[in-house]
Amino acid sequence: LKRVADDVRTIPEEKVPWFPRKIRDLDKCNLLITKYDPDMDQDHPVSVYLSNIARGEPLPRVEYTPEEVATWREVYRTLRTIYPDLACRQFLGGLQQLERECGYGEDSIPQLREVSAFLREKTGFQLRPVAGLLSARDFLASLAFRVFQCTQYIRHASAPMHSPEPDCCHELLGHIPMLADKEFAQFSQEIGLASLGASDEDIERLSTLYWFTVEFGLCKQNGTVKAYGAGLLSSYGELIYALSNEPEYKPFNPEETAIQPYQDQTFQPVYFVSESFEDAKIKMRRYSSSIQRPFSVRYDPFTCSLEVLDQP
Ligand code: TIH
Ligand code: FE2
Repeated sequence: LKRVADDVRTIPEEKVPWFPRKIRDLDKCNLLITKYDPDMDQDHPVSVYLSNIARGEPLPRVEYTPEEVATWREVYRTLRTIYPDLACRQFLGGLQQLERECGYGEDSIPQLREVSAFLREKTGFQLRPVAGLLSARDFLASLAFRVFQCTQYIRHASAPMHSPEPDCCHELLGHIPMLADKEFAQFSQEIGLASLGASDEDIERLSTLYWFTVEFGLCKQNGTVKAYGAGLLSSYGELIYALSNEPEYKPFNPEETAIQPYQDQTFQPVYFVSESFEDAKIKMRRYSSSIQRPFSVRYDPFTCSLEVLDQP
């Protein structure tokens, strides 16, 4: 009998993939899926320090070239004209604060150091530079600690209106204004918490949910549909397209959304519309609690670490 009891207790535990327990463990979450390799590009000014949480180093400053600043200017200027009509209220509020308090504007590319300090005061999120696309598991894990991994290089000047991969325009214009909103910050952290120690299949479903909400989500506000997804808010081309009535729209429903195939090279053929942030959060919580894990986690904001509780 004892043997059997031991087996039931230990076998599931052995299958739990490693996950960070303390914020400094995020220094081990650097698994890159490198489509873009900064080392291959001799002209590229970005050098990325990978361990700066444990060592508490300041975020590296980047000297952008005049051509890069010109790309930023064009992206900023064109998007800024359509935000009032197409972006959700939380985004517009965040962007206004960034313009007032954090030097956002078309003349210079904001530095992660200042933006991270700004976000910490608003929602406790902090930024961390990353050299390219991270594995979904590592990216989601960092959200559990309110750490957002950001690229620092900028898209190619020949394609300012849409980039198939994240770049600093995407992070700074798409993600940062949203992460300054308390409710959205909570939503993001909860996806991260749900991912810790989850199976590969659950990570795949959670990253699909992340994709169709945080990256490409739409939501209803005052009777019209607005964008809150960062991949839309950083792409003039896709933002216009997503709200043009041309693509397909489906109501956000985690069970269905989690298995929708997605497109990462061009515009999405389908977008999911939430009734409200509140509604998305409640549905997502319900979904997350259905994920089977042999333990539960609670984040302790005082120590920036997780309490891991065995399931009774
Ligand atoms: N398509 C976005 C842009 O042009 O800014 C960047 C990306 C978001 C998500 C994946 S790639
Ligand atoms: Fe993104």
